[in-house]
Amino acid sequence: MDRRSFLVKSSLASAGGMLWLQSNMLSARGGEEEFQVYVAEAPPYALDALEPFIDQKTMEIHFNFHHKAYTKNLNTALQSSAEQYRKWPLEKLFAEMDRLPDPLKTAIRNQGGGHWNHNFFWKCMIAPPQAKAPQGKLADLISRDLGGLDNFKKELTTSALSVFGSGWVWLVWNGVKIEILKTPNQENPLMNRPENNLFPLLGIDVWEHAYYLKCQNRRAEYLENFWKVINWDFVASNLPA
Ligand code: MN3
Repeated sequence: MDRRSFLVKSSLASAGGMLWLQSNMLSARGGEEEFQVYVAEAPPYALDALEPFIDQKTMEIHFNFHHKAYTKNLNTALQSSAEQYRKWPLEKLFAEMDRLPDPLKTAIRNQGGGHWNHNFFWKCMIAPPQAKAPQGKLADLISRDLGGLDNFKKELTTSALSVFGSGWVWLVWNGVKIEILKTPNQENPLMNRPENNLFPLLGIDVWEHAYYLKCQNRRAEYLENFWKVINWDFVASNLPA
């Protein structure tokens, strides 16, 4: 067997365990070198834990097929890219995205975004008995910047319903206040921001694959259900100190 060393690094080093990718990916490249292999981090709860609001079948397909495919495609794209880019953290590849050469730029936007966004998305949810209301500094910011929790929910829902086709809705900290943002497809607030001035706090996947089995075309019903499983402690933990 070849001797190879691999640096396995999750995109969220603070949150990630050291997990190994499938062996077919590790054998995709020969030679003695180190490179990052990204891992689709499983939701930190059982796939049926969000029932009845987010159904088990949706979670299984969403994680095992959609999320893992983005991660696999990201790794494939990085393995065939110039060596310098393989050494960059994913966040730097996002920040400098439009300066990257194609096809890497397109892969970072679509597959890198899909990988990172889903790792983040799973943590934004928690089994319903544990879901609480926002507290402390986050609650204060919601009152100050978004007119309180009820108004925030209304604006977030309106924003999510206005995403044409597939995309994401985010709550971000912009250094001055919290605000709601939309991104198309698998883009996210980290992309093309070399100044790193937006901090994602909460991300909502509004692709149909996130809700179609249970809600079919009824995105508003999905949003109502999502609201009941938001992990506000995680959201608050993304505020910079
Ligand atoms: Mn998705």
